[in-house]
Amino acid sequence: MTDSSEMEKPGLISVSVDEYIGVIALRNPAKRNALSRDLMGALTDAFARFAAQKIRVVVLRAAPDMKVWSAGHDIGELPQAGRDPLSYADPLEETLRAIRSFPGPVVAMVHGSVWGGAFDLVLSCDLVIADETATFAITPVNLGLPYNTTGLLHFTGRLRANVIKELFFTAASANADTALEWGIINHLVPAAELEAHTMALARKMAAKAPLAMAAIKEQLHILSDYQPIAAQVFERVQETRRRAYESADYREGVAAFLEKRAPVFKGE
Ligand code: YXS
Repeated sequence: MTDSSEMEKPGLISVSVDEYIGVIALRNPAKRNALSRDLMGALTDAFARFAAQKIRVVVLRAAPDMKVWSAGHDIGELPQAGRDPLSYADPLEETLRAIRSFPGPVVAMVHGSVWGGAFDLVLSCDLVIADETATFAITPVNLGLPYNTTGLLHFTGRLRANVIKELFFTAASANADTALEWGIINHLVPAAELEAHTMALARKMAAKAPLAMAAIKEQLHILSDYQPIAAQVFERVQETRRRAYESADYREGVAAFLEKRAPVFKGE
């Protein structure tokens, strides 16, 4: 079994193994665990190694006492100048696929605020356990960024349409109580009990038959993620997304964040 210290990436993630349970902690406080190419690469590698080690359950968390679970996609790394900002090869998309195809339950343990692509990351986990400090916001309209269809499927596979539209169209943070009511989280527990509750659930699942668990997870993954779409419809969707990610508004949204000012969108 690989020593978990080999998967440590100081300043990005820390990794630990407790028999059949792997724990990954996001650990880049300076950038509020922004999902950079490097951090996503470390996460994807950790999942691949856990699968090779026959780890049965993975807990994905932020390092202790971080007020921000993750600030979402690293905005400074978003492709500009007319390139799809969430392409199939984007490191975040690769990590989402690694989580959704991992042959066992992945549990998101959430203390603190979750932003943008990190919300997609949390919803790509199989279960979400959160405490009263947890908030969830999906924020592409703050940047002028046309979210991708695969990502929207991650939301439609979990939440009601009117809830998804409120989340995407307001970019507002849902607090922990709302997250429970809307089905974003499985359990809302006091912060002092979050780790114990999450690890107890992980141990319960790790004691079940791993081949049956993997088969059931893969079937659920296929049933939710592989929705047929006609070629012409897909091309029409891509055309509407291209108009957005080639727009001056998208460039303005990213520039405003980097310049720490409010964006001014003109619909062009
Ligand atoms: O100024 P320095 O160098 O210290 O860096 C600051 C921030 O620029 C940096 N940082 C980020 N860098 C890149 N990408 C990010 N998403 C990001 N978020 C933060 O971290 C340093 C500390 O940030 P600061 O001073 O704002 O911390 P704070 O504690 O006052 O506020 C924490 C947040 C999370 C409330 C605040 O940083 C924030 O609002 N961040 C942006 C959250 C967000 O909108 N994320 C969505 C990213 S785009 C995405 O995920 C998808 C593509 S989509 O757009 O579709 O949702």
